[in-house]
Amino acid sequence: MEKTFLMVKPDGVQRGLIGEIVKRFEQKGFQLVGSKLVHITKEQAELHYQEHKGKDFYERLVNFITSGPVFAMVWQGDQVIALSRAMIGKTNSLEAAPGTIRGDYAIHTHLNLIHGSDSPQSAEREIGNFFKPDELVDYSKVIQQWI
Ligand code: 3AN
Repeated sequence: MEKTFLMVKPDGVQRGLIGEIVKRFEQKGFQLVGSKLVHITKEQAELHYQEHKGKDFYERLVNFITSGPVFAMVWQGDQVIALSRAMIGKTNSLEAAPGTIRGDYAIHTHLNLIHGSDSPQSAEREIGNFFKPDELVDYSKVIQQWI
């Protein structure tokens, strides 16, 4: 089962949008397999945004993501990486379509509420950066006779 790393950024946490964001992925049909509210370290932030090192917005990005708690999550489901990116919307706030999370709730590109992995490789790296294996649920070992 494909897994992805999603993270409500400090702006989303402080605006009280965790529930709204989680609701969208649950209603889509994806399964939450791990989550935590955490104030991430500078080292974790630098590893997370390593591909942006050297860009003019890099320092602002690291400062922002470490400025307050984030809600880190691992979700699973068919094509969850591509579909969750579509639900999140484009990075540039002017291009994020209404109906997407950023299109509905974000105004600025640098305060865009949520991160989602963009490939299986980054999903694996990002999940490993934020979660230990025993922090993730294995639903194949859970009796689900009530749903
Ligand atoms: P996404 O989060 O849509 O995958 P990335 O991975 O290209 O976008 O960029 C990571 C984060 O860096 C974005 N979520 C945004 O906060 C910030 N960012 C990207 N491009 C810019 C930009 N041109 N100006 C300011 N911030 C940016």
